[in-house]
Amino acid sequence: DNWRYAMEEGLTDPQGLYATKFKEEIEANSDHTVQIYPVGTLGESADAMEQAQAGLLQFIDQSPGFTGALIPEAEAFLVPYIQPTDPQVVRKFFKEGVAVNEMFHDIYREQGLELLSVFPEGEMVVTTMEEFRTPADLEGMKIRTMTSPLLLETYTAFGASPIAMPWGELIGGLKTKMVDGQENPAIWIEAYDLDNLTNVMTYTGHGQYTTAVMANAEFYDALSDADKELVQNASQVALDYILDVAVELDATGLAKIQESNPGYTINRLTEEERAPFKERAKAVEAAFVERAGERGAAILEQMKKDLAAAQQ
Ligand code: 6CS
Repeated sequence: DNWRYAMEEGLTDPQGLYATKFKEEIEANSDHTVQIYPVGTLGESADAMEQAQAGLLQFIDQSPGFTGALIPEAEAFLVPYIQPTDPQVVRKFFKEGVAVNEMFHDIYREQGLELLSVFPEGEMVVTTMEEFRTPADLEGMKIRTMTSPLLLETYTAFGASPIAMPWGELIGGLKTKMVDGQENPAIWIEAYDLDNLTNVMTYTGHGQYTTAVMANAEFYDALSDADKELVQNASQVALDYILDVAVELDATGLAKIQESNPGYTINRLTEEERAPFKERAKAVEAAFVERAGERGAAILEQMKKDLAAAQQ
């Protein structure tokens, strides 16, 4: 069969590297083919998700930054100052973490999705027109976020005026000054020229860009045992590959920005400067638990344990 696979990025971006590896594995070990639909080819993230849930797509890569609007528990990946940022810790957290690897499967199933892999794309950094070091500095800044509600709550708590929008509107939004800034990992900022549309990039240490690959559950359940194993093996190979690559994504993204845009201001908030943001993150965590309930709270507690274990 020909399997359709949609993602939110291009073939040379992290999601594309995973998808390409997945496709290679499937095609090398079966008669099936995988057709990859990169960013922009099937509408926005939310459109592709509708198609995946309806079974028009067999596979989809969608990030919690969007999936959180559908699955509140997925917003656990968005709660500020819970995710690791140090690359080696990141790798361990995603590879060995109990929360990441065991607690989301059944939750995604409830939305008709068989969760295959969860992986990181780099630390979230904020690009703005003006420098900021305190929540007060962020006052009045219109920051674009992905569409999960927790991101709006985060930037409101941080002092800014967030605006949620799909990816396809961001570049136009920055050009027309509808927004003054946005957050994304360095590798993506560089690839899509977001540094050239803003003046400052700030490391706040509050998050990790995470994404997830899923299959339509009905499609998956109807596969033969051999094909299920094929899909699981291909996911595992692609995940191992991307987790190895992920360790370098931040450094590569940053180095490329520094090289191509030497005048760009890059700030890293100190521990002291991060403190007020961490303080404000508590309210965001409470909002998460409010929406995601006991199951969400348990995931968050497990993530904190996984983080501690990964830091050892
Ligand atoms: O900001 C966004 O919407 C996009 N960011 C990344 C890193 N991947 C895809 C997503 O749509």
